[in-house]
Amino acid sequence: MSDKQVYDASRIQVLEGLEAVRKRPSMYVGSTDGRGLHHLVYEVVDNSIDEALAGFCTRIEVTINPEGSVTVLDNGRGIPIDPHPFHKKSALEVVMTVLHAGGKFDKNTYKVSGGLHGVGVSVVNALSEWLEVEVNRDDKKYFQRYIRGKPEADVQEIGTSDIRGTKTTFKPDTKIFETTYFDYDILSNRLRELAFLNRGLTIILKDLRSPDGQAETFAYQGGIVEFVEYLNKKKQPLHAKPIYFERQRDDMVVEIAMQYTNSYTENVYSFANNINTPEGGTHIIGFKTALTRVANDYIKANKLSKEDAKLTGDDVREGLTAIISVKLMEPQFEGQTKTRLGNSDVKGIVDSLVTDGLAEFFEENPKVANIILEKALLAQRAREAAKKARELTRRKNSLEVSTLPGKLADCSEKNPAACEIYVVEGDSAGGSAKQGRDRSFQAILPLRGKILNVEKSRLAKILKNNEIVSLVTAIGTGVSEDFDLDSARYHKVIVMTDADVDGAHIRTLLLTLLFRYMRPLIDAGYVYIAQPPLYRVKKGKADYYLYSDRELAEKKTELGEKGLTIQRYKGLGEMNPEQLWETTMNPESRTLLQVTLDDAIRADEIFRILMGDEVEPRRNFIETHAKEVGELDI
Ligand code: 0RA
Repeated sequence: MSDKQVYDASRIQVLEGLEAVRKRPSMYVGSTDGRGLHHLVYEVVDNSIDEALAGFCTRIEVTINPEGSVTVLDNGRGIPIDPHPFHKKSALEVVMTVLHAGGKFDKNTYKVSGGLHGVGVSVVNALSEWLEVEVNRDDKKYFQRYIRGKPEADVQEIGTSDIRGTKTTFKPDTKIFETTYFDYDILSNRLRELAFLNRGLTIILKDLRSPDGQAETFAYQGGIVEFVEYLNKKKQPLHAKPIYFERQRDDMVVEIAMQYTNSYTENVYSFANNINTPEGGTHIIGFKTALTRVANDYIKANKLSKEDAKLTGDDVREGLTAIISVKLMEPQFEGQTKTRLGNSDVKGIVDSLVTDGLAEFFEENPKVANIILEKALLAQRAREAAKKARELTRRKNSLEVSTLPGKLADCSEKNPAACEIYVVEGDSAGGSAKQGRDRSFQAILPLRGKILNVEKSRLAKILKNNEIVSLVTAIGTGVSEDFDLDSARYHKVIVMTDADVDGAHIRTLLLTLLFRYMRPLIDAGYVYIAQPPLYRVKKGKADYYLYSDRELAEKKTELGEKGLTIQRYKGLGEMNPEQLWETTMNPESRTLLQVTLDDAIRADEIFRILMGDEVEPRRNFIETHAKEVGELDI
């Protein structure tokens, strides 16, 4: 083949590659909704992070531009621009237009790859209406612009430069994405996390859309130690500083930071090459195994307990906040969502690091060791007590309906997939809901007053609370280790509370219970929030229900203001059964918000925010974490 033919052949391949990305974008970025959209930013940032991991970049600046494009600027070496030996064109153009070309240059760094990450910046290019890249290298400035992935012209030298680095600006294609609006908070959370995970790296986020120019700088010299402190900032630690271990072996780096608090929840998060691994894997197994062993050994050696029973992993992790971060050359991501680390050699390395590190820490800090292990022993006793209580709330088989709570108005349908349970605030609203419902498939459980704040109690106490026991028994799955999704008696658990502060609080308490003790119910998409109307507007004979202030404003404009009667609903109790059915319960006309919690770190933080006194963050929670299903609903 002549050079010309090679060039043409590679050009055709490139176009076919980018076409494939545009035809099936979800294959490359997961989805075309907001999640896929934000993934574009992560992909571009990951390339700069790789450059930081290679030791050549210290600063990354992400800017949301007024017209909705995003710029990522780094101070790395700049993407090489010299001609690529096979493709016969600038390496820069190859990186930007050839699938998976990004990582082909340097093999000696921890490439961020796995899951959806590491698909290459060419994917971002293909899915952008336009993309511009500027490279500062060797005292020169280079530029190339692309339309939907195709170069407008060859790479141009456009001037001299006294800086180094790469600047990429892209405008997501509205023909591909359902939404092209970048959410500041979503980007802010991920960039903060990346800054924690890459000690010493400065990441800046700027939003030029807002008149006040919202901006944040994330830079943590303490790395994941500061991450743990951040996660614990509203909690009471049992020791002053997080414990930190680090070990490098061959081409792998393992870092662990951990700190106990007096809370009852476990917050252990793991990462591999900066990617969150909620499905766990070998790093998590190594950590947990070692932690439990070291704790039991210490108890035995120091005779802290008279009983023979060993601590379980759960006992030792009660109140623990920890980050496990590994960076390795060829991560294997497994599992349903490709977020479980599979590399088998990682387990032993993490295990021995924790074994050595923690045993040494306990030896050197006996007071702290005693506090931590006393807490674990308390957790052990509480677990035994909870086990007894839990067994009472567990439905043994589907025939044992006699144990269902008296307050439950159950439905007649027996197929859980077709059944819904409305968990309703207060007896009066419960009464309306019972009268208004379709009893064939809708069950009603009225809850009286506030349920216990599970964030502040151990399971044994929680299971003494009547309202909680009713709820758990009605749902049928049990809680915690005994949880069994297949025993769910309803595939829709719908929380229906008043649209006021008390209602929001009760909703939060319920969601907290579901999140901490029945989490698979949320993950399965079984948990919903009912949306009762906020207003009823009457004009003459016409009658409208409106669900937000915005809808009300729009309706007012549409109808003109004369002769309108506006009723504001303060509680569900103000609606009669027919109205409640029509506005909030009838699958034909209602809107349900499905509760999704895919980022556990954020969810945990949000529950802390929500348990506070402010109303506004609670409202934001509903907007951020509950997604409208509307038509998806049967
Ligand atoms: C490979 C080699 C070199 C730089 C990069 C990749 C690089 C890529 C990106 C993507 C975003 N920012 C980046 N910064 C650098 C340089 C090799 C050399 O100069 O010797």
